[in-house]
Amino acid sequence: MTVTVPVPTMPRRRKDPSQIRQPAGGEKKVLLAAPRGYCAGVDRAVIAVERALEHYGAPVYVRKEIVHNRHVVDTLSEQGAIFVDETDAVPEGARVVFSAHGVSPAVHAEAATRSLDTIDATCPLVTKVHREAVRFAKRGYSIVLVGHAGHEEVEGTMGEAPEAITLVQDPQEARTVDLPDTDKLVWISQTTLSVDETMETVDILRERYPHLENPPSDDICYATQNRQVAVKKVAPAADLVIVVGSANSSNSVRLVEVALEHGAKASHRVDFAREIDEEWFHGVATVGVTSGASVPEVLVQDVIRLLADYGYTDVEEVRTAEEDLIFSLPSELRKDLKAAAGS
Ligand code: 2E7
Ligand code: F3S
Repeated sequence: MTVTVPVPTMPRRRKDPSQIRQPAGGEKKVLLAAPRGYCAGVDRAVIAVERALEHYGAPVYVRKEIVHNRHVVDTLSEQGAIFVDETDAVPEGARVVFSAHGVSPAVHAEAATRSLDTIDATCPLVTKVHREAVRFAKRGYSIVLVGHAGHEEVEGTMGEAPEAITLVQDPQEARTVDLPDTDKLVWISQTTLSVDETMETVDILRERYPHLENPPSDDICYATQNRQVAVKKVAPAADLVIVVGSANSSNSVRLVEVALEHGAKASHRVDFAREIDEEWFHGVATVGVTSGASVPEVLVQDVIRLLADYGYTDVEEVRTAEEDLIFSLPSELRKDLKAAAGS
């Protein structure tokens, strides 16, 4: 784990587990989805801020939340990171880290005019989508970006080719959107969407615009896909699926939706174990647990401990894929760390 300072959990009054209505027959069980939690892009971004703090000293400014997780942001803040909404809140000439979700060229330009030292922690898989957008726009394509308005990743990607991109958020919008009258039409997407809903959106668009071309490779990233596949495996057997992740974490919120669509009787998202409501356990034999790509494992283990307090001591991991991808640190930071090591 890269973020190791635990946030103390609030003491909560718990019912005696024997007072919670027991499931009729059957043991209490936890199905722990894997893969879950940190992806390679989050690991890299969080380590980048930690290393920057160690190497340059506090404060280090970070534009937007480095990743969408309350615990990560609070912990890095305690270590000296200052999170700002825009680069104009960063003092002239100071150092700023761009978040894993990516930034538009306009943000890079503004940072340059303010002489900021930038460390770009944009996930390389988001950079890939940016490059796709630029390439298609240069070739004269109109681009449909499937994604959610207002999400930082979408703002960054749209900023690469604003005149060429139309945002389509969901199947409903796909039914009504007016796309430019052109032969050259392609879709790309945000990296953290529901795979199934995105395919539905694209199918509807293609019924209306049969010449719509596919992107050269998946934009929904490996981590998003793997976490959805794992929760799909757990959900049919689960009376309740608990997803650990923050409210503004797109991929975490998608996991709740996917769990419900694939047979979970109920599903709730929590930032911390202390938010779990004991009422959720009434009549529940099997609890599924997973976490979004921005969630440190320590928060999942807090949930597992709380479940044990309620009698859910039998934990089975349900693994659907192995992950071993590692991204190297942002090049600006690597260069400075290397220079310091050599001196
Ligand atoms: C960057 C990107 O920080 P997250 O919760 O972000 P989402 O996009 O799901 O709100 O998760 C990690 C992450 C995912 N995608 C970071 Cl582009
Ligand atoms: Fe990157 Fe996917 Fe994680 S886009 S930050 S690997 S969720």
